[in-house]
Amino acid sequence: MQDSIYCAIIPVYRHENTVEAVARSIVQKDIHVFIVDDGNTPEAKKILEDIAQKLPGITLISYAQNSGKGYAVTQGLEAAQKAGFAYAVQIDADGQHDLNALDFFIKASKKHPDNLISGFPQYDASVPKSRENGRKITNFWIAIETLSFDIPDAMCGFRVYPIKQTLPVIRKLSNLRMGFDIEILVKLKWKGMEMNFYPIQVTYPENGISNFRMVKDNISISWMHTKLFFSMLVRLPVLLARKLRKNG
Ligand SMILES: Nc1nc2c(ncn2[C@@H]2O[C@H](COP(=O)(O)OP(=O)(O)OP(=O)(O)O)[C@@H](O)[C@H]2O)c(=O)[nH]1
Ligand SMILES: [Mg+2]
Repeated sequence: MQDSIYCAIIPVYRHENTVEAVARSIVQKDIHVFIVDDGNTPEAKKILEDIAQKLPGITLISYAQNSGKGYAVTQGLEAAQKAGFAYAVQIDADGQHDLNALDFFIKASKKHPDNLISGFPQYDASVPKSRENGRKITNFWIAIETLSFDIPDAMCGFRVYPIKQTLPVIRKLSNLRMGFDIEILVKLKWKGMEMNFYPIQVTYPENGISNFRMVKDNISISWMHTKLFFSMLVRLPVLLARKLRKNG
């Protein structure tokens, strides 16, 4: 398809009006983009098809039914691997992340090729308090589930995956909706993947569309943390032994 082993995956749901600017600034860097649409409206699908035709270096993957962000990223990773890419940068379609950081993140991934490279969000005043508090609770659970402070933020939608190591783990996740970003990090960590976190500016534009359902997604994320906690207990001997070896 092209020389680079890096591509980008943009899951899109109800963000058909912001994704073009995001995709454009990525393909301008000669990075191939997989846009994954599942269950958008026919009007939105038409907009996405137009973008894929208009911009070079875009593959549009479309499904009739909505199955969640995690499902979309998984399908994007499968397609990226089939197309010969070794690394994928996951990027949200709503333009909240500072795309100037892309070069730096790819450089970091090249320096640490076996690691997951993730953004560590730097918010401005536009961040809703409820989202900030949700992150704090999740980060507390993550520390317990991984027995470490190695994951300072598990919800950032801007990250670089080594595809070969990620796919076997992502295929078995239980939460394919908003908990996906969290679950994949915990499970990759359990597999022993090292992770690097670097700051990235995140803004919440006025009138921005969010798919995060405050009650439903928070309940499903809490349930997921409960399951992760008990799975951690089962793995406790292995995780502790690894921790002792590392510290010791
Ligand atoms: N294909 C697909 N993409 C999704 C789905 N849900 C969310 N997304 C995408 O995942 C990314 C993050 O979704 P957002 O709605 O911004 O959720 P969020 O960033 O966790 O929430 P905010 O912090 O409120 O913006 C965006 O690119 C969405 O378009 C889904 O069901 N299918
Ligand atoms: Mg968002």
